[in-house]
Parts: sequence; C-alpha cells; structure tokens
Amino acid sequence: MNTKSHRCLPVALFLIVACKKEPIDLCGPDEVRPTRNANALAYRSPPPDEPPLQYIVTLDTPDVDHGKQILEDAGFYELQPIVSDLKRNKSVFVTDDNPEAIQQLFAHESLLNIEPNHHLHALEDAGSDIQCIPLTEEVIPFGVTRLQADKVWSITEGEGVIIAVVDSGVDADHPDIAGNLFGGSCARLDCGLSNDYTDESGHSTHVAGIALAVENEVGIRGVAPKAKLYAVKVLDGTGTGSVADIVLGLRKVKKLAEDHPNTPIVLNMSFGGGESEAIADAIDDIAELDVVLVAAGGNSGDGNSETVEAMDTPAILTPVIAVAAINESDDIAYFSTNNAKIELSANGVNVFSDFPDDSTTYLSGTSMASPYIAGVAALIRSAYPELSAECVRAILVNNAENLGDDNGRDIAYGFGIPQLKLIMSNNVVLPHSTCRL
Ligand SMILES: [Ca+2]
Ligand SMILES: [Ca+2]
Ligand SMILES: [Ca+2]
Repeated sequence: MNTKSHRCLPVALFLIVACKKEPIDLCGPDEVRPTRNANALAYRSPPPDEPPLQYIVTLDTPDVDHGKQILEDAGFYELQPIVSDLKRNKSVFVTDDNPEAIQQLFAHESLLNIEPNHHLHALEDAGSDIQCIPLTEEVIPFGVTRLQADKVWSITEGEGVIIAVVDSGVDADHPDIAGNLFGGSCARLDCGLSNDYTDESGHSTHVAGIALAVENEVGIRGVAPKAKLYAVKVLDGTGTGSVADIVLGLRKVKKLAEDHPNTPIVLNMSFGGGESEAIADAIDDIAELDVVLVAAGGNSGDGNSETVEAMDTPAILTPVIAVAAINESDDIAYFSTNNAKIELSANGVNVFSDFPDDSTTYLSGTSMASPYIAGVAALIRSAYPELSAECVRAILVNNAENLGDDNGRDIAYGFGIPQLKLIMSNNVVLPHSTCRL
C-alpha cells in the first residue's frame, strides 16, 4: 500500500490548514522516501539565536474564554487552546512568539507555566539505513526470546490489555497490525479535523510490531501478540513532533483510560527531547489513571558507559520507566543514554520488526527497546489484571536479570532485563505486601 504524506500550507496560522495529500512510498527508491530524522542524536535544545516561533502557556483557569481574554489582554494575537481541564482547574494554549506579551504575562497571577513549543524526536538511531524486506515466513525476533516471552505465551499472550503507542501513527493495513488494532487518532496540531493516523515514517509501525505483532505466519510475532493497539499520531514523516502535538496525544491516552476504566493500559513513548512542564503535567494526569508508562531512555550515549549523559523528556519523568538498548550479546548499545534514571534494558540494536508497505526491516535505537518492555508489561497486566501499574513496575525491576559489572542498578542497564519465566512463576519476587497476585 502507499502511505500518504500531508503537505500542509498554513493559510491563517492555527485557524485554517489546507492539506494536499501526496502519495509517498517508504519502500520505494531513495528520492521518493521522506527524509528520516537524522538529527535525533544531535538534538539538544533550540540554539539561543533562533527563538522558537511558538510558546505553550498554562493558566490556572479551566475556562477557555477566560484564558483567551487573559492572553489577548497581555498582547498575544495568535493563540489556540489545546487543553481545558475542569478537574485540575487549568487550561493550556499555544501562542505566537511575542516578547512584549510574554513580559506582560509573567506578571499575571493566573500564569502557571510558559515554555517554548520545542520539537521532540523519534529515538531511532541516526545511523539506521532502511532496507525494506517483503513479508516472509513469521519469525520470533531475538528480543522476544531474550525476554522469555515465548516461554509464557501458554499463560498469556496479552489478551485484554491495550498498548497505547504515542508515535508516528501506524500502518493500519499491515497484516501484523490490522488484527490487533483497537483504534487510533491523529493528535498533531496540523491534523486539523482529519483523524488520519497513517504512519508516514514507518517508525511507529516498527515499534508497534515489536510490542504486539500478530501470530499469523508472516512478519514477526510481538512480545504480546494478543494485546490491542491504540495508535496516536504525534510525529510526522521525519519523526518530529512539538510539545503541543505530544500534549494533545497524551490527552488522547488520558481519554482512552477514562473511557476504559476496567482495561489495563500500557503507554509506549519512543521519542524524546528537552524539558517540558506541559508534557510532565500530561504524564502525571495519565499516571493517576493507573497506566504503565514506558519510554525510550535516549540515544545520547557517548560509547563510554561510565560517563553520564543528560536524559530528556519524557524518559526523565518520575512516573516513566526509562529503557536502555542492548545488543544480542547483552552489551549496552553505544548510543544508549547512560543515566541514573535508566530502569530496564531490552534489545535495541538491529531489531527486526514490521514496516509499512507490507514489509519488515531492521532498525536500531532506544525507540526499539522501549516497546519490548511495554510488551512485557502488557503480558504481566494480562496475567494479573488486578495488579496496579505501580506494582507492575515494581515487579519488573524486582525480577530483572542483572546486566553489566555492577551487581544491581547501574547507569547503563538500570536493573537489567526482565525475566518473564520468573515473573510468571511461583518464585516471582513481589516488591511489597500491597502487591498481591
Ligand atoms: Ca506475524
Ligand atoms: Ca556515557
Ligand atoms: Ca547492573
């Protein structure tokens, strides 16, 4: 199948967006493929001489009209509400870059937070070179067996669990995805009224396949091949999304959790970049709804696992399990971020998974390691649906096989790699008495 590219022309910023769809072919010749995000490694924060074009403003009023009035009075002339939250008594807007208005707003008692609407990126390793491989006889990827998932499929294959993948959408027609697709949503600011969540980069299709690809004799089998996918599109064809896009995407997951209070949910986030109070807020809202949150730990590694690298949002956030990438020899990937916040490890080097256009491919990055852990969390939630998200997280770290020289948690591997056979056995280590199976 052909995926579609949105080439959007902002006619009046935030108000009308005219979109022309041009077919692109992710598996075609180089010149027709979208440019992949080659800067994930180099990305830090916007250079100081290039001020961001937009800001994210959080006000302590849930009343959008009241919020608009405050912003207009401060002098903003372009603004768009993205969140209105009665329970938390707040609203969030995207505004233009207007230094005088920002100065005015700083003095306003209703201002909770203002930050640049910076970009975050898919955490696919910059060195990845895509070779589309047509679907052939189904394989169980090394990363799946390394987690012992195949050894516990007789107990559960992830039935009854939804894995929300906030990423670049998904190839909904892919034979390894279609059977497990619960639904999807386009949450980017430039989606406008369209809900087309077609994966324009292939990143999300690969990520989703790792976690839950269907057992069907073709492609691969994911960690939890009967878990359902909810695909939220926040990243474009280059693997990029703004803070506003990601906040909108996280609100979709919040709604999913609110609408399905009895369904265990796991959220995978294979992207990162900078710091953001607005994203931290949105993550806290989801964590309160008993969702297991998993994120790629980052690709800022320097090849020396003794030295610490900075970790970005969302992996750095307290409610989030940050995942490092290892290769098939259990060595830490050279690109994997080393940080005390790294919690677990999984395969993230030359990972074989699904790709658009009825194909498969190899990709590397902590982007690939994260959905392995999301899949493991889905298996645990399926086997023990009464277990809270907090207990699932504690069981993961208490039943991990130590990796690296340090006997215990370290900045490269975290606690190591979860062992599903142990977790699904009578010998499982329960973190505390409140976590009963
Ligand atoms: Ca398959
Ligand atoms: Ca390092
Ligand atoms: Ca260790």
